[in-house]
Amino acid sequence: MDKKYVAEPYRIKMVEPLFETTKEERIKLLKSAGYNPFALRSHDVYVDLLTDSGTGAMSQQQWSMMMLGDEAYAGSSSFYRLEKVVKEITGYQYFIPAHQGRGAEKVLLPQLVTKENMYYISNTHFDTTRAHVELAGARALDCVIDECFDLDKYHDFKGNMDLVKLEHLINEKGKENIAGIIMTVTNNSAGGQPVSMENIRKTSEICQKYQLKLIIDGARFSENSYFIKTREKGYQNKTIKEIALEMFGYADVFLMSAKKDALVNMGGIIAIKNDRELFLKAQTMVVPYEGFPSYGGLSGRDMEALAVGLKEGMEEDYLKHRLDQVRYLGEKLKAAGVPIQYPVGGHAVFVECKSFCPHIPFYQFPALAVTNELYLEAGVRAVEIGSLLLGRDPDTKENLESKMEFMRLTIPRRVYTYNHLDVVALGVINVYEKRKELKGYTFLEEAPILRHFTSTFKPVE
Ligand code: P61
Repeated sequence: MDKKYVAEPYRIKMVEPLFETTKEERIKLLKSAGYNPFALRSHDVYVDLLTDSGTGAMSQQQWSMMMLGDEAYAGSSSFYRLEKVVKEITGYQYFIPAHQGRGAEKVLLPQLVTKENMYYISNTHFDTTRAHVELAGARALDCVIDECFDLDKYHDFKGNMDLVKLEHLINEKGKENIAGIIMTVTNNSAGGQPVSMENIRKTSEICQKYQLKLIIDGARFSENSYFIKTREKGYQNKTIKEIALEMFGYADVFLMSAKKDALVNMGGIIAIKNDRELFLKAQTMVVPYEGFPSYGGLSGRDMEALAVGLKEGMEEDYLKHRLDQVRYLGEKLKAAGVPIQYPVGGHAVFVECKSFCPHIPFYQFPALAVTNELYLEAGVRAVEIGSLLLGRDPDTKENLESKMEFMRLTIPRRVYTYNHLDVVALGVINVYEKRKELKGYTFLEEAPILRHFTSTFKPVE
């Protein structure tokens, strides 16, 4: 990549200090965190790549609009400003704010589960989505294309839904037992991989054929739109806004964790195209769970920052820089022989830990072993996206084996520079060199829901 005349499309006005630790300190810190990186204090982390969720830096426009936050309990003018932006971007009639993505999921997903033994089908459910599907009494089925599991194979849109499998699943389970189809863009668990417009359109056609609702889980809809612009025929001359509008046009509902592409530290969106009955049900449930429908768990100033961030997240120079940064790290690792999901996705580099540590079985969480070693090596915090995150079968309670064991190096937006990424790359490459020495983990205490957040572990001797 020619970086000669291209740097970050922003300059830094406010800085946050980072603190270094020694390896001896990190050994103690990780032990007292129960070998769970979620339990580390951020002060003890040098480069924090746990997540891109709520960790981005806001712009001067966002900070300045926050001063106009209207904190009225009902009918806040900040709500109306945000509603206007959401309607403009989606073309939808109805909007309800939520405090974050899972708040939106909790309010909306149960509304489509009308009886027992129902299913949601997705290109891949992210873990909170899966958890809310299950909490609503339904079951989550994933249906991504097989190319996604062939990590070295280049495919422009590895996040795509497998359309043949989707139709087969609908017929096998019976369309009356399908609560809805969820399209996650970009497909997070599959490696931040994009979904093509053609795939979204064809999924929508299947939904119409069987009269099913199509829900876009669009935490990273802008990054997905940028991939469509640069990779899919016919979109090169369209704006990100035009691409996003077309995409939303194929769906019925848009759920968003605004903490990603909307460049805010907290926020969520429920938008509904035109189903008034569904809107009224969601509006009823948002009150006890999130708050009055004109704030949904957000303060007025949060809504102001979100209204600006949604638009900034669609700016092309920013998106180009963002995806270049992520690709830069990925290609550096790939060049050193570290196995990754290729091509590199939108928000993170996914290091493939099954072949990194073939000696560690899935129930001893190879990607956790690599993640912990990376912290010890370089003070870099990543996150496991594999069998630990996947959890247990809700019926048999057996540990599920994930098809892919990833350590995700998730890049926060507008936060780190290329120098930070060089530190990360060096750390990962050094861990790769001693991969044969790594040991797996077993539970000390296992949490019953979304266990990776709070469980504690011990290394296998
Ligand atoms: C992430 F370790 N993602 O990727 P909320 N849909 C999608 C998401 O990516 C997503 C949510 C819904 C996170 C945060 C996170 O085990 C973890 O605003 C495609 O986080 O509620 C969140 O949105 C939920 C990290 C979530 C985790 C769960 O890092």
